[in-house]
Amino acid sequence: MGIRLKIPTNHVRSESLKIREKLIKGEESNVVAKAGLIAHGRGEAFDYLLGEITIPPALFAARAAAASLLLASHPVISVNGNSAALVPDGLVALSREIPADLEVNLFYRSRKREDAVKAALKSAGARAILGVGRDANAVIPELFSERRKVDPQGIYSADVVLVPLEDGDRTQALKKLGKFVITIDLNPLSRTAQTADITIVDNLIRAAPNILASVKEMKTLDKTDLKLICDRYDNKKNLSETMLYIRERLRQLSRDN
Ligand code: PTJ
Repeated sequence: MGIRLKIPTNHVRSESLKIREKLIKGEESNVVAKAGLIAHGRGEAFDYLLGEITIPPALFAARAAAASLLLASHPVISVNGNSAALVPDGLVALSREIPADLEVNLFYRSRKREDAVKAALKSAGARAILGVGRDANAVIPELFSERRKVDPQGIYSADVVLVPLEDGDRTQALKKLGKFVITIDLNPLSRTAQTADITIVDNLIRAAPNILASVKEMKTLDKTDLKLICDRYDNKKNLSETMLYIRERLRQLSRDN
C-alpha cells in the first residue's frame, strides 16, 4: 500500500485531493484500473475548463437523461472501475429510483476486478449485480475489447444504457445495436461524447446526484410529458452550447488577467 495522504481541511484543493484519494484507494483494492487514474487526470483538466461546476447545458442534459431512463422499458446502468470508486452510493440509489439494472462492464476486465466492483456496489446497498463472471456470456458484435462481454439479462437486452465515463468504441457499437446511450463525460470532444444520444458534460460526482434529483422530480409525470422533455433535447446543440460556454469562460478569464 502507498503512503496515505492526510488532507488538511483548509487546503484550497481539499475536495479534489479527497476524490483522488478515493481513486487511489480504489486502485489498491482492484476496483480502479491503473489507467483509471490517468483517465481521472484527463477529466480533472476538462473540469477546470468548466470551473468545476455543473454548467446549464449539463443540467439540461441530466434532465433529458432522467426522462429517457424513466421512459425506458429496460434501462441498465453500466458500471466501470472509476464510477464504482467515485459514486457507488449514487449509482445504487439511481438504480433503485428508476428502477434500472446495474451491470459491471470493464475495459480492463479480470475476475478480480469484476468481484471488487461488485463488492463496492454491494457495500453501497446493491442487491442484484449483472455482468459478473459467467453471467457476461453475450457479446456485442464488432467490439473487440473486453467491453464486448455483456450480460444477456442486462446490457444485451436493454433499450437504454447509461455509460458513465469510458472509452469510445462501445458507445458506437451499442448504438449500432439500436440502444439509446446516455453518457457522462467531462470531455465534450471524446468519441463517446460525440456519439452518445445524450452527453452530460459534467463530473460524475455532480452528475449522478443531478440525474437522481431529476428522476425523483419527474417520477410522477406522465409518459407524454416525459417524451416532450426527450424530444426537446438535441445532443449536437447541447455539445455546441457546452463548447461555447467554455470559450466564453476562457475569454472572460483572459480579459481579467
Ligand atoms: O474500469 P475500466 O476497466 O472499465 O476502465 C475505465 C477507464 C476509465 C480506464 C477506461 O474507460 C478508459 O481508458 O477511459 P478513457 O478513454 O480514458 O476515457 C475516460 C473519459 O472520462 C475521458 O474523456 C475523461 O475526460 C472522462 N472522465 C474522467 N473522469 C471523469 C470523467 N468524466 C466525468 N466524470 C469524471 N469524474
